[in-house]
Amino acid sequence: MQRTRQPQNQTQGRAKQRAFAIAAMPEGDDLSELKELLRTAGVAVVGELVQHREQPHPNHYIGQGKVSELKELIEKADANVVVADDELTPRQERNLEKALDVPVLDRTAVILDIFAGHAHTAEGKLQVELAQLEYNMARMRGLWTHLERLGAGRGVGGIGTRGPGESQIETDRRLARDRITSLKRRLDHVRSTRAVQRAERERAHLPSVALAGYTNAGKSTLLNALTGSEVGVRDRLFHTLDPTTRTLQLQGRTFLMTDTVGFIRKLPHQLVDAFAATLEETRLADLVLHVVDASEPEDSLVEMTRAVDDVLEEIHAADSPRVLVLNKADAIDDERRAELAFRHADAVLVSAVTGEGLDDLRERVAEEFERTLTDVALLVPYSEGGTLSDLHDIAGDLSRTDTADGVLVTARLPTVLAERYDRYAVDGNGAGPA
Ligand SMILES: Nc1nc2c(ncn2[C@@H]2O[C@H](COP(=O)(O)OP(=O)(O)OP(=O)(O)O)[C@@H](O)[C@H]2O)c(=O)[nH]1
Ligand SMILES: [Mg+2]
Repeated sequence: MQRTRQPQNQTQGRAKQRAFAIAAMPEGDDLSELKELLRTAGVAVVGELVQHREQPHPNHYIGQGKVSELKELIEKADANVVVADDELTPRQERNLEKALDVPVLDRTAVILDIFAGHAHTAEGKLQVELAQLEYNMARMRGLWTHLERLGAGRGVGGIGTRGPGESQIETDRRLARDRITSLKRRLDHVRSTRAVQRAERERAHLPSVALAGYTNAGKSTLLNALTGSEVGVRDRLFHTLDPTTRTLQLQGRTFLMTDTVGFIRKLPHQLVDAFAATLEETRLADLVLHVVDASEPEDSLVEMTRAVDDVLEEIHAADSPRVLVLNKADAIDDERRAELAFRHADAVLVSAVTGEGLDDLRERVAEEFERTLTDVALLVPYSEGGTLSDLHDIAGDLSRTDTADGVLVTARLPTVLAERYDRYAVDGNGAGPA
């Protein structure tokens, strides 16, 4: 067994990157999420250290005494990178590196790296590159020096090596800033394309449902189960980055259902900014299904739910009608079921895998949508055939009577759309033209 630390030249047969996970937190010692992030990023975790403190130390994140302890532990564990569970200030990062003599990364860098690896579409790549550049700008040398030191620049690959690429290493601040400006411009363009698509959808008057939730909650699996599509599903974090929209038939009406990027605690704000266009899908949905992994213990379930609520608030989606969906019902026992029914009385319990509860969920979606409908009675002149045919498209259960003055239509319309037809409105009792 090898004991010597060789951060420069990694030998074959061992994980190229062997991370030591560290955290400063007021209480608890749960680093499972950071470890899961590292696993997703392809990095082995060889040790962990938690220090209890109210606030991270401004200079070293953990206390000075802990740093020397950590240095020994790192050597014993033969780790070649240290990863902190919070976003480090450039100062904390620099001081830790100096004291520990290994590259130090933070949670944000790991998440950015995962996003970079999972971005497939042009839009996704632009968004991730923007987030990475902004993160690196604050640090100047940023990730790129790490990858050089790890030997990754020589084609080994590894965390912090994906994204803008090596050319960025030499790029000075000004170039980076130019690049940021250009990325933002291109993303604006993407956003306007999206707005056009949305306008088209609106013209088609299709109600939209967005799946939001913590990463790995089962959003994509649920989309597949409900719409019969085949969106990629994997047991790893942030598998889905690009929104995918599918249609769904419910009680004779067509709905659009969109799967979106997952959220996480301490989601890097650079990502929230960069993914604004993508996240807009959630903001503008008629209904948000907040999907939760019910197989998680109650306290982490609550924490995840809160993290999602926070992001929804940040992107101004907090006011949209929302339904809590407890997924993975197949993975919990009766006792937990009872507890969930008690604690989250208004939620729908489903299993995207076995199909349990999906009918209830469909009914609930239709019901929530019903609530947004308003009864209208309209008198549409015969000359306005276009309006009539629009109404036919929007209202599932339209009834019409031909009168001398035009067609008398009674229907249930989404409230926002109903307003558009105000000028045709007849007396609320449907008693006839005013
Ligand atoms: N037991 C069980 N596992 C499920 C269920 N739904 C999803 N999973 C599993 O949970 C993991 C994550 O599922 P995804 O659908 O990819 O989750 P997601 O929310 O789309 O995740 P991201 O796109 O990464 O944010 C996969 O391994 C799924 O097979 C379920 O109802 N029961
Ligand atoms: Mg997904």
